[in-house]
Amino acid sequence: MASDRKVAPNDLSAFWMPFTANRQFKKAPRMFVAADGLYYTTADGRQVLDGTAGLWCCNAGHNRPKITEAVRAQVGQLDYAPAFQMGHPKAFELATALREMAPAPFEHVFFTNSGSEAVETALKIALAWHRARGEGSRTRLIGRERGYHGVNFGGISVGGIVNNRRFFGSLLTGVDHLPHTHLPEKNAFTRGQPEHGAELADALEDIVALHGAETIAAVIVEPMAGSTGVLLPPKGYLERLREITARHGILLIFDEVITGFGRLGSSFAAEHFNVMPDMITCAKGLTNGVIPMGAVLVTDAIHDAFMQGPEHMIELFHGYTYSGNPVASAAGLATLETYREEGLFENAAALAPCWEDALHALKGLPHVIDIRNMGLIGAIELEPIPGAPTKRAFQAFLDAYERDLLIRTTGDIIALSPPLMIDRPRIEELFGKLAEVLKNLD
Ligand code: PXG
Repeated sequence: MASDRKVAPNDLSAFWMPFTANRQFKKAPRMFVAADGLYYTTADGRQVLDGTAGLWCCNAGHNRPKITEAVRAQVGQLDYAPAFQMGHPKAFELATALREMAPAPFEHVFFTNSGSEAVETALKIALAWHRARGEGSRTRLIGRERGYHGVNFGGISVGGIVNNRRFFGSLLTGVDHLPHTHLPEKNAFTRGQPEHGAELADALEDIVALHGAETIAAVIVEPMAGSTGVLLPPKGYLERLREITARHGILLIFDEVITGFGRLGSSFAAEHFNVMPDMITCAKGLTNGVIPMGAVLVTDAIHDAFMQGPEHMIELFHGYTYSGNPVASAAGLATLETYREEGLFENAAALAPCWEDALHALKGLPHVIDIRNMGLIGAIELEPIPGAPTKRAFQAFLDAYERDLLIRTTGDIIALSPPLMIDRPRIEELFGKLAEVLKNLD
């Protein structure tokens, strides 16, 4: 019986933490107990500047009144409604609001509860779409090296992060990968999109030649690869990918879980780069991270292919208990309103040059071998300690936390993505603290 157990207050052993060095953490826990605006409050009462918008998700900052109120009100009015064969107004309203915010071709929205589920959903829609149109031989899925598409089996199969794949068996069959676009020897310290590497998209022609276009369903890429350490698309690369996929009847999916909702200064990267895929996956900033939610945006051409056969029949055998959950939908609606009312995407675009200058001013500090940026995203690549990859960046993360700054690291790369409500003084505060960290790093 659970009640027979000794209950120790603040026992950290039960919670197996995700993507965390559990033993290290539990020896010296880093706990947040509150958050407001651009700052977290730690358990020992310090104010920590949020340089990462949580995990790239709190784009409007923390404790935003409209969102908090909407969630409170929704729980009290309609806490849950069955997601299958029943509806409630907020999910429809949110889908419509998303359609209004997204670039023109995206007319329909399928709701999920995370970015990982949005990816699985998009991959399944791609397969089922080809089949619905009589091209059932198109079963292959193409991802990219260093790509991150969440942690479920489809996502890690098309993904290209080695440690996310190697421990988990043989994954999906029929998957191939494009090369990544990181060319530090040619593009190091580029501001914004790099000049070199558009031709890497031509590798898709080789993949098509190898397997046959008639076997390939979709290509999925992050328009800007976030998790792997901020890899920007070389100039012309996305355009080429779009041209090749369209010519071979292959669907193109942009995974915009990070780039969606203003990160680059536009609603979505598709708009920012003016390259329209066939589907967009999103999550994170959709609800400001307050309630879990993801979505897949699709065109009429995708959606309408399913709307045939007897009307009493389910058209797509897919969905989640919490697809379009009322409380998540209310959070999403209030979040999109907050973005619009406060002009947060415009703020991100207006601050991007100041952000870029402050970030690139770190060039020349010890161990810094590359700096990359776009919108309100930045990455600083550090030279790894010989024989101990990731250790130097992890130390930077710990040191930054001691100096009241939250950063993210992946490998030996520091990634920055503050809430879009940041201003110039806080940008100076962030980079001032980070410069101190870098100057004192072994
Ligand atoms: N696609 C992309 C492009 C992502 O960045 C996911 C899918 C999965 O989303 P969920 O909601 O299932 O986690 C992501 C998530 C980091 C970091 O620090 C990035 C993510 C998650 C946590 C940390 O880089 N990306």
